[in-house]
Amino acid sequence: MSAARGDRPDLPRIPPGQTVAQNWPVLHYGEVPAGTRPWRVRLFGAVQREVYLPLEEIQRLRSADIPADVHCVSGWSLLDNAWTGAPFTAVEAMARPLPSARFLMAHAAGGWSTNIPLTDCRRPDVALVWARNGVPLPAVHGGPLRLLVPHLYLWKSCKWLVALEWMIQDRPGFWEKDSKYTNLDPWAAVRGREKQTGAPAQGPDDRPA
Ligand SMILES: Nc1nc2c(c(=O)[nH]1)N[C@H]1C(S)=C(S)[C@@H](COP(=O)(O)O)O[C@H]1N2
Ligand SMILES: [Mo]
Repeated sequence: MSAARGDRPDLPRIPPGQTVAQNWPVLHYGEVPAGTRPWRVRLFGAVQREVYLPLEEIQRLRSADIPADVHCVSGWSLLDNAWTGAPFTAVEAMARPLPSARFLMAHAAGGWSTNIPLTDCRRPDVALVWARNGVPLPAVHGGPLRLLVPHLYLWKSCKWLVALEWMIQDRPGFWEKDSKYTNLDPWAAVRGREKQTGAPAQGPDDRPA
């Protein structure tokens, strides 16, 4: 039941070099931000309709829970997750993005951000989530609302989500500005090996100190 592998069930459930975490690690830059009360998400940028969506309105777009493993570039994977959330595509329909939009910037309370190609966002397992295995997300894990992009490394799953910005041109987010991590795909090393390209595996380090 690894939705994270998406349309590639031939790939191993746990990408090479990853260790299964028994407890959910906490990883982020800086402090847990205070955020907005009441919580709302601004949809803006290359859209026809800029909107502020209160958390309750996002929760009305709830879908069936999403089973998806997640993988951090620092080397741990968290398995057996059922995420409760609203599909990204249902949320973006509220803002009616311009057809020329190609990228998304997810903004966190406190100023952290991450950029993601819209083709990666428009998969059925990408969602704005507020609970894992029936438990509301605690603030340390991005509560009350975070993004979930399970087929990419977890650093794209923006915690404390306060805004989504549609972009025509790509722009780097917080870590992407000077990032050596150009590979977003936890299974890329395995694919490289399959193809005998000798692609190096990801090293066990990460952005946050
Ligand atoms: N706002 C924000 N979101 C973030 C981060 C961050 O520093 N700030 N770190 C990312 C990284 S690198 C990881 S591995 C995951 C960790 O989520 P967790 O602490 O819930 O395990 O959050 C991602 N989302
Ligand atoms: Mo990470």
